[in-house]
Amino acid sequence: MKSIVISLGLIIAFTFSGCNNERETIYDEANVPEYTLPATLVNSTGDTVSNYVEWNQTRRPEILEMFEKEVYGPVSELEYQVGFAVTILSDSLLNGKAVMKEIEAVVTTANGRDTFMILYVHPAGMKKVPVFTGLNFSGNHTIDSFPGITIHSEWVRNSESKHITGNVANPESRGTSKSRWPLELLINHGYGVATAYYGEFDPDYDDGFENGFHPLFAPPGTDRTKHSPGSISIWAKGMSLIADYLVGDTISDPTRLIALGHSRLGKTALWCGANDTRFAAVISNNSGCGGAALSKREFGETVGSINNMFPHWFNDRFNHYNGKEKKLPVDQHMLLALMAPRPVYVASATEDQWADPMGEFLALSETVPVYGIFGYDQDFPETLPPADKPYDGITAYHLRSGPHDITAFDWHMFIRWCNKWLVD
Ligand code: GTR
Repeated sequence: MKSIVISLGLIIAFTFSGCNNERETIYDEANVPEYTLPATLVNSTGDTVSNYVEWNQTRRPEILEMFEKEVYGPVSELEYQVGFAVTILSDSLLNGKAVMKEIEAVVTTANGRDTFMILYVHPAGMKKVPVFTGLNFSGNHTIDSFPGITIHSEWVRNSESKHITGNVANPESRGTSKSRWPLELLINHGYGVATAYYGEFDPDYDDGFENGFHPLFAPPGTDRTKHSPGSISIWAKGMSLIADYLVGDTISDPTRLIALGHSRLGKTALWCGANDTRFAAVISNNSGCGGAALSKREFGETVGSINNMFPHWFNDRFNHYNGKEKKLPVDQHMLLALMAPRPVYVASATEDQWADPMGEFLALSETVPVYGIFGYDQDFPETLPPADKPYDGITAYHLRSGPHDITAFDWHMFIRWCNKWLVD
């Protein structure tokens, strides 16, 4: 693999040789192939959807089903029970401004039971607070250096060698993701935050459905070639299980839960938001291929490269489109449209060309007519906004300067936008 970086990292070219369909990675708009996007507002019978009743009754379910079948596999609708045990870790965090809690959740289905741990930080002395809800990469104890935060999953800790990504919960990493979870900023603005470790729901390697919550929701024997849920679906289920706690909690406002995620967890936040409409707003940060970016542009990470690198993230059927994006009957603009009429935010970063910022922006722009049938008349930008200049409509976008990450700038923009769209 060779790499050449030309001018501010905006145009980068390298040969990606790790996938079946070996081909040059596209990092130049001039090389984007011609493509036609499937129409969001035309249903399978060829009729145009012109009002939100038709959208909700016919087109939305059709699109959701296409994503289940072609891309992610379904988020399980299997019956389950979930019980919660709450422990207060600190009622005087941040000089008394915040309360930190751990909630151990026990989930039971006909196939068995398993547990996971939620870390929940909320402003002290407040009720009905909006709550950012998202998974973390390496354990709840990484989001803050508070010493009492439990490293919950011994099992995950002990299976380190199997993790292809290195996102393993271990004691050395206490507080190491602090910059990605600016607790004080959130508390100062009256927001709560609830998170859980994604590896508890499904360890990030191809485990043949054996580990994490896969056996509970898609037991061994589930036919992987058909409607099997990939890891993203199981992670999305995990976010919904956190919402199960929050909707019954006395501090959080069940009408103002915000699904948020960065990168593969941004893909997860979108797929969760599409399925679980209890989330009143959805934020995708640098989610890229299989998230907010249009697959048919083949820019940066492609369907073939993501399926080869991460064979467990998606439904097996998604492999069918490796190098054949033109054949995809859906594209990611339709995933974003599934958030309508709820506020949705897509954030990109200038140096994250692998995630195709332009493709993320164009996908979002395609949702404007869908929000239109709900009565939102937007002044959506016609071209990619300049770096660090957000557009904060009901479908919001920003292109942050810098690398693939979630930073204080991103959070400031998300808070400002939530203040605008999730008003009391
Ligand atoms: C990359 C992957 C992206 C993105 C990212 C992440 O390696 O190619 O799709 O999800 O990982 O999650 O950090």
